Amino acid sequence: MTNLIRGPAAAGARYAGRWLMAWVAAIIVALFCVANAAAHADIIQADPAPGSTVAGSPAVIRLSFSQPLENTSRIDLFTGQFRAAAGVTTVVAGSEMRGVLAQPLSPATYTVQWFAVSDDGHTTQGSYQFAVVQANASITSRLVPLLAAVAAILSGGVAVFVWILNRRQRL
Ligand SMILES: [Cu+2]
Repeated sequence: MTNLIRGPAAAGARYAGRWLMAWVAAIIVALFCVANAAAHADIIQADPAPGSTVAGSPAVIRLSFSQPLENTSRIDLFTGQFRAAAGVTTVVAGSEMRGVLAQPLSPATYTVQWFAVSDDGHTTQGSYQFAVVQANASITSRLVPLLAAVAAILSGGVAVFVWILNRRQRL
């Protein structure tokens, strides 16, 4: 009789015990994940910078992270309509990865997509855009004010010269 009562009661206690253990295990796993989240590789610097416009093609895309990266990390580069830009090789060195360009990028808007694998095997990813404009355009825009300044100085000099000549003739 006592056995009949004790049997299910003991089973109930064991069941509750298992639930408690599962609950404690879930909390431990959750805490571990939170602690591990800090170990994920976050991007801290990018060159070309997100949203920037560069005159002429960069030779390399350089991304710096908060953690050392695994060799499986990579950079993908896309032009308009998600077309992959050809000739991009990812080089991983410490907490930095570089997308080395085999050929210069023609003027366009580009999307950098990165996948960073940190030493705990977790992946972070993101993307950003930058634009490439003709390198000549910036040289011309720098030359125009310079030529204008030279022209202003020359015409000023001529004006002074003419004024001196006029004075001499009057004397
Ligand atoms: Cu992680």
